[in-house]
Amino acid sequence: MALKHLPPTATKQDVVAALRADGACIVDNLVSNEFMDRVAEEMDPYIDLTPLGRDEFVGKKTRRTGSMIARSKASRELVTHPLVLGTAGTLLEKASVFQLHLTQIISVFPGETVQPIHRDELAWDFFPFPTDYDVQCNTIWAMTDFTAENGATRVLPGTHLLGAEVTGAEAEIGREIEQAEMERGSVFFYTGKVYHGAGANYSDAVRQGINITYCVGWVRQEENQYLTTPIEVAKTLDEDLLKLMGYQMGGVAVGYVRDFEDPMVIINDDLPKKQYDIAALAKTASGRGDDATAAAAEPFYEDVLTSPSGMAGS
Ligand SMILES: O=C(O)CCC(=O)C(=O)O
Ligand SMILES: [Fe+2]
Repeated sequence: MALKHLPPTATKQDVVAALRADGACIVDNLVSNEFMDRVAEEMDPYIDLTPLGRDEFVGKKTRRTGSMIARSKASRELVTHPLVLGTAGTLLEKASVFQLHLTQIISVFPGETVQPIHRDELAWDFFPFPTDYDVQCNTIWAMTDFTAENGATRVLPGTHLLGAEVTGAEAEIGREIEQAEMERGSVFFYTGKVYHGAGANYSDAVRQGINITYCVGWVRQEENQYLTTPIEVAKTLDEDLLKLMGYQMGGVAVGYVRDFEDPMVIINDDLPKKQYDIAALAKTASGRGDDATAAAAEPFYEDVLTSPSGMAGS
């Protein structure tokens, strides 16, 4: 089963069809070299200061540099890329809301060995989510070219249907490992269920990928977006990006603040005190899909609350 390459003109339906069939695919040349230069320029100082990984899973010759929303304005354009959001919204349409899960530049240095084959869903304590319920939609943007020699992601297309009971080693039996070879500016899409892992770097240059992943709104995020992005920075961000980061209800009844209020009141003091209408939000769960864009459940509010401003300790 060959890993499918789609052109930059691919639609979200094309990408989702490939993800449902194989668990992974590549969209070639979706952003320019100049764009990747901007991300690199903003993130390089942080990458230089990032320690190497402590074990073979995260990689002893690998640096993982996160907090991209706060550290790199250019990265926000990747996080909110319309093809990616359209794809995530459609793949994760069984949930009423999806959100950002993590942002991380993965720099695999020369001499790094292969990462163990795994499913990214393992983050949630290895919980065996049903095979027909996608919890996660992932991207790795090539910040350098990805080649078989420099550690392009290894992937086992089709293994998203195997389920959590199978180990990475078992998933390999009878299958050929493929590598997500792609040019700088291309993006590798994969679901949380497909077996994969970073490749070994036999070259003499670093391999860099920007891992930006999304998950349904009712699970905990891998990278804590609220604490990672300082509130002063959050207050400068667009509302759509904030919602994606989790400043919205994450499902029928998760994520409110204080008295059933919209989390956005924490960002914008001027918002009137509004209460979520949970019953109305629940109804949106079945209606999502084609027009799912910025992870946004339609906000349904009722103006009902009045309470003293300020809190104990403030
Ligand atoms: O860097 C890569 O190619 C993949 C990394 C990965 O799969 C992970 O860290 O979960
Ligand atoms: Fe992974």
